[in-house]
Amino acid sequence: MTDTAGADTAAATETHFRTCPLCEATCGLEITTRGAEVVRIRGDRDDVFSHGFLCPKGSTLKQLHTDPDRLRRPQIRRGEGADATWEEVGWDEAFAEIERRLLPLLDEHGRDAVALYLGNPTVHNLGAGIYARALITALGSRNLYSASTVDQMPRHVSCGAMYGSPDTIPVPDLDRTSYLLMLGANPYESNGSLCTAPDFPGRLEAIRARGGRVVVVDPRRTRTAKNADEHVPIRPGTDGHLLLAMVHTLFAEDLVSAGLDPALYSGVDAVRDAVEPFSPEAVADHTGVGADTIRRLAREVAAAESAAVYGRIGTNTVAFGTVASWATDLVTALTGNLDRDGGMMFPLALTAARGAGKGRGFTTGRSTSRVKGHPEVRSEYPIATLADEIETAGEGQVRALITFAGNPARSAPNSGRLDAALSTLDFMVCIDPYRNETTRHADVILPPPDALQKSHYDLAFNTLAVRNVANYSPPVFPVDPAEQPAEHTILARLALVLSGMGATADPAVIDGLVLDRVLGRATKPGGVAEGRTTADLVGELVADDGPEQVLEAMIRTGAYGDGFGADPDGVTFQTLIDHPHGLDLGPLGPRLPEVLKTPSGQVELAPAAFLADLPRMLAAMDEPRDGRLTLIGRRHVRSNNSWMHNVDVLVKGKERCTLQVHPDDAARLGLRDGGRAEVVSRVGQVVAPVEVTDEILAGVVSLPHGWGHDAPGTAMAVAEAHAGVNANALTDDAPLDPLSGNAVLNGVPVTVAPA
Ligand SMILES: Nc1nc2c(c(=O)[nH]1)N[C@H]1C(S)=C(S)[C@@H](COP(=O)(O)OP(=O)(O)OC[C@H]3O[C@@H](n4cnc5c(=O)[nH]c(N)nc54)[C@H](O)[C@@H]3O)O[C@H]1N2
Ligand SMILES: Nc1nc2c(c(=O)[nH]1)N[C@H]1C(S)=C(S)[C@@H](COP(=O)(O)OP(=O)(O)OC[C@H]3O[C@@H](n4cnc5c(=O)[nH]c(N)nc54)[C@H](O)[C@@H]3O)O[C@H]1N2
Ligand code: SF4
Ligand SMILES: [Mo]
Repeated sequence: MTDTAGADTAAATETHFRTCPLCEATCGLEITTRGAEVVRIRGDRDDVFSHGFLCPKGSTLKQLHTDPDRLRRPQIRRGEGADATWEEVGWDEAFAEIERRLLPLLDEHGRDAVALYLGNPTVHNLGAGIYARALITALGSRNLYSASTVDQMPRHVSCGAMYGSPDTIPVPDLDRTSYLLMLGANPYESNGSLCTAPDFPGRLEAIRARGGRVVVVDPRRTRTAKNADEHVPIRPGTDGHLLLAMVHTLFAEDLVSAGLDPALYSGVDAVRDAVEPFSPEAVADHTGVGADTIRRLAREVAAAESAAVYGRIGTNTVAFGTVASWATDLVTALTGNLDRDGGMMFPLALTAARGAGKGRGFTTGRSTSRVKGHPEVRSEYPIATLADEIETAGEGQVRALITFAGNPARSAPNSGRLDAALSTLDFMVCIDPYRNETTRHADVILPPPDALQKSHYDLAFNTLAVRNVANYSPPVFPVDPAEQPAEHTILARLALVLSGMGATADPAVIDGLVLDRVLGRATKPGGVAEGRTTADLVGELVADDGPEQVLEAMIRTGAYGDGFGADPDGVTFQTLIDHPHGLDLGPLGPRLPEVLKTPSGQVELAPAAFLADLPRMLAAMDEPRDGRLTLIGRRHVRSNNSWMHNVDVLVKGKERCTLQVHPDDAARLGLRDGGRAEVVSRVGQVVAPVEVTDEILAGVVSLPHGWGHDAPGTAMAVAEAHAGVNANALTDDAPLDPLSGNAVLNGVPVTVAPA
């Protein structure tokens, strides 16, 4: 290993530039090393996108690198429960063990008996971004799950229906907009999501500095809300109602843009009819937002020189997540702000191809989950139903699980149940750097290289960025592949085991298959390198490692690429190498209709499935309130979902896993600041420290997710000393957003009492 015990003072000091992979903001880091030691990490002032910005997590790549609890060698569990011990083994032995245990299960029970869960860091990972598909194909199981169904799946579904592809997602043109309506997002803590914008707070302040307006809709007066022009408190789970009432106002007051091209937008009249019952008066009580405010917001969006309507976790992880996500784009589109400078725009990433303006469209429900009959969405089932599939006997029962970069025992709803279900599996393999609440159930843990040991390119988040940029970072500390295989090699070897080619097969086989798929598209008739052979193109690649070669192929055949010589001025992989501070491809530009993949070639404003969900929204408005409190989540800038609590500099200081309670509720319930409260939901119970604050709406309580690090059998000493409680012991796995299968993590009924 290259980890340092003592500093090598004789070694030369070097400077490396690298994109931070920890969140979606993609900040550029300047990393100073001496030998195998990290001397300093700070923001790269020359980064074309982040200009030196950095949050407190960015510099902790150093602490993650040296963390003694981070696993460096494969681990095999011997024994069960409290008697389990962990044995460190070599890589060949680990893969042999997986082959020995997993293949008989596949043979006896079929492919669906093995499930796969992909966690959030998968999307921040070049090797996984490219090789996860190979693993999925080799596995051949319908039991695919990911963090998407506790996150942004509603956005994929709304965009899939409206624009024809679930990955065609418009982002707020932050740097040019004059009006931003932001719902259920707190970028002062999260640095943004589905909107890649390093220094998101600075970009918000710039909107106001240039005379624009920022309005934040949130049940809490967050830091983002405090720094906005206006904070609109809302009852959890009701953003869809608010937004449809805004749409209602646009029609009622004749504010729908006259410039909407009927050839491009379909369904305007159907939307007008559908929102008829959602007048501002009708939703005011349910949302807690006055009818006058709703009308004013609609008028402001319509009148603004340019406006963007952006919703995130608070609008997605709720009972009407898909409709709410659709409704954000309805307000944008109907006011003429879709695909316009300063509105909501479609990025064009370096790896993207230009579209044809039409396509096959997006469908869901091509299969249904075995136990609860949930429709497949993007070939996945809801993570909320994985416990059902593990617990319920019968053909197709899940008996084994592979996790990659995930901690569903803390991130999934009713995670107490899932946690228990994991311990009943016949076999579990986790690709993960820590023995945490999930991976403690594994039979084999395969540790990946850490961030400083691997290369980086943001395949996912460049497609969601508020500026078209690209940045490739080579590894800071390259590792010997025999000691520590690259993540794509781990995935390739696992794929070879699953496809029956054996634990000792050469992973280069998978490299070839993955690369051929991308190059095959380019050499086909109509492709950018039509008429040439893939072998010919492979011979021209500059990159020499698997994922980099695929990346190079994507870039050179993509919208800006050199087309393998067809456009000598086009971008190549070498261009990226020559731009260590990033390649700036400029501000977002209009992309309609080219970006569309709907069969009609139009923006579908009124997808039938969404209209069919509206009666459920109306029914929710009539549900009696039973006096229980409503639980929501929150994030803190020094935390990152469940997995960075082992970094001492991030967790020290004031306890952050507290239950926020409004003073009126505290008085009524007899809770005091600093005391403890028992919180009970349909599925679970926790005891948490109380923080009384008027920053939260009365009737609502908030607990951050990703805590609860006191489970036996984990090996994260710092996290254990700052355990906190698991919010997802309270969230319910039964109610889902039916259109996306997304979990309802915000708006959970709970009772609270002094403990
Ligand atoms: N520091 C830090 N950064 C992160 C992460 C992290 O854990 N820590 N996680 C990353 C990930 S995976 C993601 S997906 C992003 C998420 O990025 P954001 O969406 O910005 O995340 P949150 O901070 O959870 O903000 C959600 C807000 O919604 C509010 N809310 C809850 N319910 C409702 C509701 O019904 N309606 C409305 N309007 N608001 C509601 C909450 O009070 C909260 O302020 O952050 C990413 N960045
Ligand atoms: N109540 C509630 N629950 C939530 C949310 C909420 O707002 N409220 N937010 C949801 C959201 S948005 C998300 S994205 C999910 C996240 O859910 P998950 O993805 O399941 O959980 P994480 O906490 O991100 O755990 C990441 C795991 O990846 C490992 N890891 C870190 N880096 C790497 C790497 O480079 N390679 C590999 N192989 N492993 C790595 C870590 O050790 C950890 O085990 O949580 C969701 N859960
Ligand atoms: S904001 Fe995100 S990308 Fe930037 S330094 Fe912090 S964790 Fe890294
Ligand atoms: Mo997320």
